[in-house]
Amino acid sequence: MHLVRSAQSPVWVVRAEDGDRALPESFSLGEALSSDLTHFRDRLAQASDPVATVTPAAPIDGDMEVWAAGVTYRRSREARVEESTEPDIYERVYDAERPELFFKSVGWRVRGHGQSIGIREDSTWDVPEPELAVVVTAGGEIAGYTVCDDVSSRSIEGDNPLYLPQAKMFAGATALGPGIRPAWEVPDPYDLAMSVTITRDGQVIWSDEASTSQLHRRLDDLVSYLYKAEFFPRGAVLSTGTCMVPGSDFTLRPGDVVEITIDGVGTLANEVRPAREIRTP
Ligand code: DO4
Ligand code: MG
Repeated sequence: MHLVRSAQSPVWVVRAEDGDRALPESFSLGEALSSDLTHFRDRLAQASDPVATVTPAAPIDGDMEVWAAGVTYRRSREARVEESTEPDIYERVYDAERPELFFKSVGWRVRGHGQSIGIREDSTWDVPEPELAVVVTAGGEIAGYTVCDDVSSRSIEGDNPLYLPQAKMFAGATALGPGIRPAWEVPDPYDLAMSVTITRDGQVIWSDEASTSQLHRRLDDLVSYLYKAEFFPRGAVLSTGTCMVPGSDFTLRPGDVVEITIDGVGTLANEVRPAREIRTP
């Protein structure tokens, strides 16, 4: 089962093998996450009438936040060391007790499955970052999982790590979806196969496979650092870092299609466009 938001009415549905069922008009993700896992589960159980299959939008409320963790996989550490003028900070954070966490997007800016993602025109080296994202209750419990693309500029971050916000936050830099798989349906989040393909002019130009078993941190630990000194009354989404990075000769181009699959969680596909052409909503 997946919790799916749509751009039309009904806004939220529960999607199962037998189709989509509408949640009440009053449903919001933030309210469902405002307490604990039992409350979230009860809210999803309110799905009632079957409806025509909806087109997914980003599975997040406009006033929620997406945060992200970095350098949580060995492959990401290698990539940062290769790209950066300051390689040792990435080596240090990989082994440090405190993870790297950064703000990524407010909910209303997030792109959904099938919408375009952006690359900056003042960047020369751009990549998708396929990531497992956790959807967290106000109480700090993991309520579900979704796929995130933490689209990033390697040239801007590589030039100077203080440029991280410009490398990570711009129009179309965050995509989530297609829906949220409830946590109780994912028996082992540390054993999920992940894959990515990038298609250009109809040809796959890069693909890779990995697994969340390679994650160097615990998901609960990442959440606990995010919640240490901030309160999320309507829950939060935390993307947990990338383990698939194309070689240094690769950069995204407008028209490329990025497709990320996490087993049991879903497939998120987005076409690349210049960031300045993206207007959300
Ligand atoms: O500072 C680097 C961020 C790296 C990142 O986003 C990742 O590892 O996924
Ligand atoms: Mg990332």
